Amino acid sequence: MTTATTNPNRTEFSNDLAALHMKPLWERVMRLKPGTAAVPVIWRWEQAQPRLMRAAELITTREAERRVLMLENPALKGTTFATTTLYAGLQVILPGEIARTHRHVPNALRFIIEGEGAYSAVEGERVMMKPGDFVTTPNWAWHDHGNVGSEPVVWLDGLDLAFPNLFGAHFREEYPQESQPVSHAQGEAGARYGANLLPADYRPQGHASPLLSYPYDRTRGALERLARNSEPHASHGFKLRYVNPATGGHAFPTMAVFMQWLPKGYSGRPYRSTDGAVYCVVEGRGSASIGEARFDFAPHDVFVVPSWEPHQFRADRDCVLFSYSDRAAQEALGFWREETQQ
Ligand code: GTQ
Repeated sequence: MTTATTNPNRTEFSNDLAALHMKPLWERVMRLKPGTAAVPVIWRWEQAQPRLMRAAELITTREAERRVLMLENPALKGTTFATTTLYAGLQVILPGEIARTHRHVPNALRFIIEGEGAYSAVEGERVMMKPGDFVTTPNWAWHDHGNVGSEPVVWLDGLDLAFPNLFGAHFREEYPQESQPVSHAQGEAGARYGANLLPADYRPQGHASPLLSYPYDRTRGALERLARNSEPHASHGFKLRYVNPATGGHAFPTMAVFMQWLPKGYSGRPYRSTDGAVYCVVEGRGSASIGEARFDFAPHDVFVVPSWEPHQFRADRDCVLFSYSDRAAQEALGFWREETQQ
């Protein structure tokens, strides 16, 4: 390597090239190996929760449009992202508030953390949200949120912002009114797409799942039954993938979304994969060792497992973990890899 830069003719050549915005490949210092600059990080609920309530005192949803505390990876300062490809934010909405209607190219997911009585309206259908529910906002769908209940509601926002940003394809639009008119009955998407049935002549229109809501009671019930009657995976415990019922693929073209159950006493084998992930603890306590970091986790904590970082889980009691990652995009592009360690 040094010979390339200590040879005066080559140095002169490099300087000559630089003026023309060219560079010799043999002088490249950029690392070419798996993994990203993102680091493991945890945002603890006991610290986030009071600050969400403080945000609710300081600014209204009318002023903020979305009252969100973004979870920015400390190694990715200035990006607003939790991993190199994924955004994560905690959103709070108070009784009576509305987060006005807009649409954008990025796909969004909501994972409900605390409180009942809020809805997310997507293309004219109001989806009521309960803790543990996973709710989709497909690319370019009009969406607004409202709280018609009597308590604050908090959820985790996950967006695939880095993808449209990377491609220069990030458009957004404001709707003329604060709330969009209700044009579909509550539960209509569930009836069309969520009963292991599809409309007879249905052809998938978008790339994201048209099933707007994946309620927690069904997800939890499935995992609990599996945990009672079958053997866990060596690294993942019992892990299920949310499916786009119209295609059998991931819930989003970019983001893969999962829920997993770690039975009490479970100790997983170290594992790594090229998808970076954001986790949200739903139930239970345990620990996650991620690279050099070890996090003891509790309900509603959010943590990041960066790409290709070896990680393993331990469960002090039955644990339920929600997660989303960029695995869908990586699979679509043929990049995704995994490795289980002994
Ligand atoms: O609720 O539509 O955290 O557009 C960031 C951007 C939430 C939303 C975020 C958004 C939203």
